[in-house]
Amino acid sequence: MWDTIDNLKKQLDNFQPQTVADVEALRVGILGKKGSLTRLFEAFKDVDPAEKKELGKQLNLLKNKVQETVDRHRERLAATAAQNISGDDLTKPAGLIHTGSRHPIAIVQREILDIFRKMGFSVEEGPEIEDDWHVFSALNFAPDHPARDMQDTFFINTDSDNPVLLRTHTSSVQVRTMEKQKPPIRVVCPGRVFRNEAISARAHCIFHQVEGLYIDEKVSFADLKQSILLFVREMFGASAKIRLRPSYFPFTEPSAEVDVNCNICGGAGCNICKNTGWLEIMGAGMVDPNVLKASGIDPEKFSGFAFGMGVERIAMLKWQVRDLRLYFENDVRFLEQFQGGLL
Ligand code: 2NL
Repeated sequence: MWDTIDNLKKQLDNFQPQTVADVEALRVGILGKKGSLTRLFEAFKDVDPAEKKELGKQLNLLKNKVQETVDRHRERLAATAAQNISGDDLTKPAGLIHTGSRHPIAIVQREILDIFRKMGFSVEEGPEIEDDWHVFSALNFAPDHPARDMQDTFFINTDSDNPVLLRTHTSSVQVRTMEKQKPPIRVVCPGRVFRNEAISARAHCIFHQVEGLYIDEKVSFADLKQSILLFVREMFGASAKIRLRPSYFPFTEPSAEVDVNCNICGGAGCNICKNTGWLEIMGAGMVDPNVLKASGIDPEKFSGFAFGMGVERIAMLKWQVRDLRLYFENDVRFLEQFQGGLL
């Protein structure tokens, strides 16, 4: 019996389990129903009474030692498992993390804003849910202008005489800027706009605009032309040329469409520029005196120019994207192709 006790002590001292299962096997082997220590306790009743006192003490000490050994190894193995569940080599160098990439619309929008920031414009943002005043009336839209039609604009609430609607252009942000700021004003306003249109390769009911506004004393059409030329040269390269065609907007007079020379065919004519050698990139004009007046700016003292461009369109020209819907589908095979930096 004493030999068995000595052997058990040695077994415990040399015990080096690798898993919790090893610990459990040891416990069952010693303390289980047929365990070696359980058998010793059973044999105890037949022991010589003279030996009983010392043997009983040793058996109890041994039982405590088994329990202590089992607990100690269990705790150690649980702590190791928490640190390293997989058992991987934690000293291995980390693999590359796939970070994704910036959306092409975000890349181009930022490029546009950065160019105007360098020219002294500041960036203003405003609400997507607007009212009729800031989207239409303050911008000299006639009461019966077709843009006010349900077919063209998403209305939210038409109960009042100043309906709530989704903005159809970011001009509303410029109106808000004129209402709260005195000239000189130099702002660019980026953002999402909403139009009630059927979705196709060339049109979407949600798209992005950057509009700009410059108001001061003696701002002229020459300032408009030169500012836009500077922008186009930064955006499309130093040799880019522009062409202005007469146009009409309710909020500017005179108004123009701005074209940039087609650098896809170099002016020879291709299907992107429809054989004209020119690509339309924005609309612009001198702010109508009625618009200045509506926002509390004296048109006798101040004048200004404004312009607006579609970010999707500029991005299409930059990367020759054929279908506008690609920008909204979030297919990573498309999105991964654009490099704009993440910071
Ligand atoms: C286009 C044309 C344009 C403006 C936007 C504007 C804003 C104010 C006053 C006057 Cl507050 N004008 N914005 C002016 C001319 C053209 O956008 O084709 N956009 C995509």
